[in-house]
Amino acid sequence: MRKKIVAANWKMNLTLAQGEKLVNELLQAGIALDAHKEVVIAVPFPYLITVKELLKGHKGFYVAAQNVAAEKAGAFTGEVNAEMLHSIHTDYVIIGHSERRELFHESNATLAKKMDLALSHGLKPIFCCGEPLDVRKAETQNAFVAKQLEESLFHLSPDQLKHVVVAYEPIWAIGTGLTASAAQAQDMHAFIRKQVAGRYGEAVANDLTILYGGSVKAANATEIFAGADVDGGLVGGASLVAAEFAAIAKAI
Ligand code: G2H
Repeated sequence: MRKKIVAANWKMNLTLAQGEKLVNELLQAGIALDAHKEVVIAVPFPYLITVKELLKGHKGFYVAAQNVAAEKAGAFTGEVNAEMLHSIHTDYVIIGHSERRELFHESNATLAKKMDLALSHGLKPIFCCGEPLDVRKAETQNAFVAKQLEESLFHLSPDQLKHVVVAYEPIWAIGTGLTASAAQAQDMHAFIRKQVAGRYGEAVANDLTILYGGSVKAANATEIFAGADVDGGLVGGASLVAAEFAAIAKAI
């Protein structure tokens, strides 16, 4: 049985006090989790230790970083490496979010290095992929996403891939209020799983958790999560309000 996950991506929002309040509200929101159903909260670096501490003893809640350095260690001012994240007990790390790809020019090759470093330090990557609007309009989104998987993911061993979560985030649906239709999401998720099956076999592909991201909210979560290959969501804007995010988490 593959794992279902609803992940919050706070991006560069909230003060520490606001974040603590939000986490405490979520912990009291009656979200039922178990070994196959998790909530992951991706917070800014300075909040990782505090949030991890708040989540202690709460089964099924995990903390994530939103980024990790592509270098092991050394003179890289302002960067945070995988070893550091592991040393403060970070569980997951988002790698390849479209905002990192677009605004910080992270290439597929750079992301492949980040994947290697995260995995070798015991972090579980949430690897983001997804196409921009012009690619969707040209109906070449499958080839676009296949290339992202090929160049950043498919060098991993089957054993490594078991620790990876994939998030499909069509760039045209991020923070825009536009959402991929449930059918568009399901189609791409099925395509991703098929690509993974082609490279790693059916068993590995069937175990892979694939999240949808892009303007997920309480009002559309149930419909989107109904897709057979949709195993949860990566939620940005709607993760900043406890009641809204809790409703999404309850929809998986
Ligand atoms: C996509 C998503 C979370 P939002 O970036 O990663 O954000 O839900 O605000 O579109």
